[in-house]
Amino acid sequence: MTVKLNRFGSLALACVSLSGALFTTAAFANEHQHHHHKAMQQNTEIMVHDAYARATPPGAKTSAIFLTLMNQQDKDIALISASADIAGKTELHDVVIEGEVMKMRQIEQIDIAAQSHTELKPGSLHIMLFNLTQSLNEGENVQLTLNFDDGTTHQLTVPIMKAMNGMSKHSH
Ligand SMILES: [Cu+2]
Repeated sequence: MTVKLNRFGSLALACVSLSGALFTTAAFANEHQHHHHKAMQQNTEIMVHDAYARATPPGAKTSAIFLTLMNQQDKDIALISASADIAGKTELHDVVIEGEVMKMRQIEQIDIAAQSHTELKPGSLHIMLFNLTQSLNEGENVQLTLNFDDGTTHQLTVPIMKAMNGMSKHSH
């Protein structure tokens, strides 16, 4: 774990630099489309909103996916893993502050309390993509699979969007 944190130290900066990021007008409009209608029906009690994958420059090997998970059940649920068609490896990540440094760390699961929602966003929880097989180009899509601790699975199409520095995060 220590080795992993050190190895990803520089990635953490790239990740966190998006906090306070703003989106182009087109991307902003896109972001507010809801994508839960694309989810498969094994689990109708979980909805995914505002999902997007961060566009990458050519040759980049990592990116991240952000989304909001809504749990309309009367019991807690947890996201325990994810996979994406364009990533050799996918991890669940959080961002922690150590001293004045923000670092990403891998986490076991992302909890969504009963009748609640959990937001994955820049500078916080996210789905980390490693070993990208292609660069992520704005306007294209990523096929994402989410696996929950009750055995259910969601598959959804996530749009790729370019995040620009200097703008505030979206609000609901
Ligand atoms: Cu990460």
